[in-house]
Amino acid sequence: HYEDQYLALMRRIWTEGTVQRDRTGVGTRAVFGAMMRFSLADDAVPLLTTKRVYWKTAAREMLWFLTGNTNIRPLLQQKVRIWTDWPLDRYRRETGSDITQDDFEAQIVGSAEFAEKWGDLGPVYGAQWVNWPNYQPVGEGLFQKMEKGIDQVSLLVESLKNNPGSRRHIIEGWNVAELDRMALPPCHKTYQFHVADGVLSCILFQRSCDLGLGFAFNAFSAALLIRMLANVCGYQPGELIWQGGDVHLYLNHSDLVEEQLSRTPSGNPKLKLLRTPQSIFDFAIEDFEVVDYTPQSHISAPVAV
Ligand code: UFP
Repeated sequence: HYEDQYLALMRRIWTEGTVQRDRTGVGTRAVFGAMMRFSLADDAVPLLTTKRVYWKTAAREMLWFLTGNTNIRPLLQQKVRIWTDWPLDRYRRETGSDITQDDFEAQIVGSAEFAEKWGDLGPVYGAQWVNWPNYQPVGEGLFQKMEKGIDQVSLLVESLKNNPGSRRHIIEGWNVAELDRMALPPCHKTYQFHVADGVLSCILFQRSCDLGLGFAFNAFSAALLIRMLANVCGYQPGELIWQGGDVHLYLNHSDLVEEQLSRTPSGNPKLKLLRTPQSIFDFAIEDFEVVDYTPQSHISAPVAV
């Protein structure tokens, strides 16, 4: 089963990983360098079956990346709460308030002005993917920031269609010059695509992976991105090759790890794309359907911020 790779990596990290004192202070067990391969042929999708994964949340997030938006407001309007921790943390620090997450989110949704001031994450994925800052020379030693940035996603679609044999099909999130303004520097930082015999594959390089929580989302999202691209470019989906740098389990995830390792993967969910829009930017959440997904129960665990 495709998920055996995941469980084997989880077991290896839990038993053999080095203990790291990480940025969050929680502590992890980690390995450096890991790879998993998932076939996307015949609608196969790397959704974990040993726990329920709320894939629509990941899909909404992916669609939000593609809009270029970096504010949590559009996510919260769809009840997607995965990015709230960072702005909430900043709000509490800077105002000294002990506001609850619910109240903070209600304010973001209720007031565009509040959202603008407190809901932005800085130039994270969306900004870099479709609006990477574009500086053009305007004179001796002078550069001007163009109003419109570089749309890597559109360029990718063009290169996939017009120059399939290229070895330069890349979406990059790691904009070194802007890292210090991002709430979180990109984890799934580099996507390289490859077309062979009309089949589209992708290597995702993820520099840092919370294997207990983040991975389930990251793998589904990447698969969805490949499927959308294949769809609009007229290719068959091939493989997602996932590569991790620091792949870790938080030390306070022992309940999750033990529960999940006691379970056995089962079933082969399928991801259906119900529509082929004109543009990669025209997909909507209603265009995605997952069938034959009968996972075991959800396992909750604390997120390290
Ligand atoms: N993390 C993921 N996937 C993501 C994401 C975050 O696994 O898509 F945004 C986890 C990895 C790590 C933490 O545990 O969040 C980021 O911390 P750091 O920047 O210190 O690596």
